[in-house]
Formats: sequence, C-alpha cells, structure tokens
Amino acid sequence: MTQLTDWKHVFKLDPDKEISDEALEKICESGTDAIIVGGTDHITLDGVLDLLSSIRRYSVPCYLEVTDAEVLTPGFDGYLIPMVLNSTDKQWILGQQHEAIKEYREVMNWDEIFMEGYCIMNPDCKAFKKTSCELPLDEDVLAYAYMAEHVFHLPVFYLEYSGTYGSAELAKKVKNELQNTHFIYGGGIQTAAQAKEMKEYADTIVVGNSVYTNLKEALKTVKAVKQ
Ligand code: 1GP
Repeated sequence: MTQLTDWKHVFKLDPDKEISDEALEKICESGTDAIIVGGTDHITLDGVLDLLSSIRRYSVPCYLEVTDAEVLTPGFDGYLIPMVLNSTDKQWILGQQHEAIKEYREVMNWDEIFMEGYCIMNPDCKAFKKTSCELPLDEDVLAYAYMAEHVFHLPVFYLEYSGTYGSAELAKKVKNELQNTHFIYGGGIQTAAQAKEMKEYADTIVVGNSVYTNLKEALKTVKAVKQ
C-alpha cells in the first residue's frame, strides 16, 4: 500500500456531507493515493462508519483525520491527528491529544498514527474559528514549519487554507524550510492548474470541497499532479 510519504494527491471527504454512490465510485477509482475522512462540524460515529464502509468497497487507502476522539474507530488504514500550531488555545495544540493519549495509549499503534502540525490560514473557515487561531505572517508560518520539523519532529506539516486558494509563494517558502517533515497543502483547489501549481511545492495536495461543488473538475486534479 502507498505510504503517506508517497502521496501526491488525496481527496478529503466530509462525513457530514451527502455524496452519491456514483460520485463516490469516481472519487475512489480516480487514481488518487488515499481518501481522508474528516471534517470540522457535526461529525458523528455513525457518519464516519457509513462513509468508511462505502469507501471500503474500493481498494483505495482510507485514513481518518481525528478532530474529535469520540469518533475514533478501528478499520481505517491510518489515523491523522492534527495539532493546530497557530491556535491560541492549548486544547487544540496539546490538550485534546493529551486527553486522548491518557485514554487510548494502550491500543495506539504508532505505525498507523501520524501527527500533523497544522497551520490554518483562512480566517473565514470553520476550523480557524473553532480552534481560536490567529493569522500568522509568512515569517511566522515558516517558523511553525521549522518547529514542526526540528522541535516536535512531526511527520507532517499541513498548510491549511480550507475553502480558499492559498499563496503558492508561501507554499514555496514552506517547502524550502522542510527536509524531513512531509508537506501537505490543502485549500480551495478546484482546477487542474491550481493542483499543479501547489504540487510544485507541496509533497501532497488535498482536494476537499470541490468534489461536492464540481466533481468533474475535481477529478482532473488527480491526473494533473500524477503525470
Ligand atoms: C480541508 O485542506 C482541505 O481540510 C481541503 O480544502 O475543502 O478547500 O478543498 P478544500
């Protein structure tokens, strides 16, 4: 199975959003490297399990991004755990993770768990507000990327513009800051050209919302980064 560090392209699906069987088939058979199940609001265990079982009809790897320990469930190929580095509230950086580790550490398999150092860059997105982020300047973002790699030794740094297309110039600078930590970019990718542009710098690009708004264009992002 493709390792996270080999991912070029992933789709992120939200258990709170409706998706037809036909659309799901196209997404899972698109050639993407993995599907991430994750979202910010109204995430329920039932919703997560429903989506997981639908995705499991296909061979594509399926990862859960754990934004709420209540929906943790076995059966995924891996688990992504965000630490929101630009949050002003400790609970989103270390607090919830600390609680989850107290409860689950006996059953945690670190071969399938990946901590993600998140930097959330869109002040209008739900995750930014929910996790009480402050908008960093470029130099701050680069320092967070540096900390992700050298202070926390995180496997992943995630530049998150959820809902809006971000700065390719900043993505380029972030890439230059990272040697060992895998660089994921997500946010606002709707076209093959945008996918290609961000993939110049990011190791992996994530396409989320556009599968719900314009699936045809969203599907083209796969080929755009895999040629
Ligand atoms: C969201 O980074 C992902 O967590 C993808 O963002 O929904 O804007 O594509 P979009």
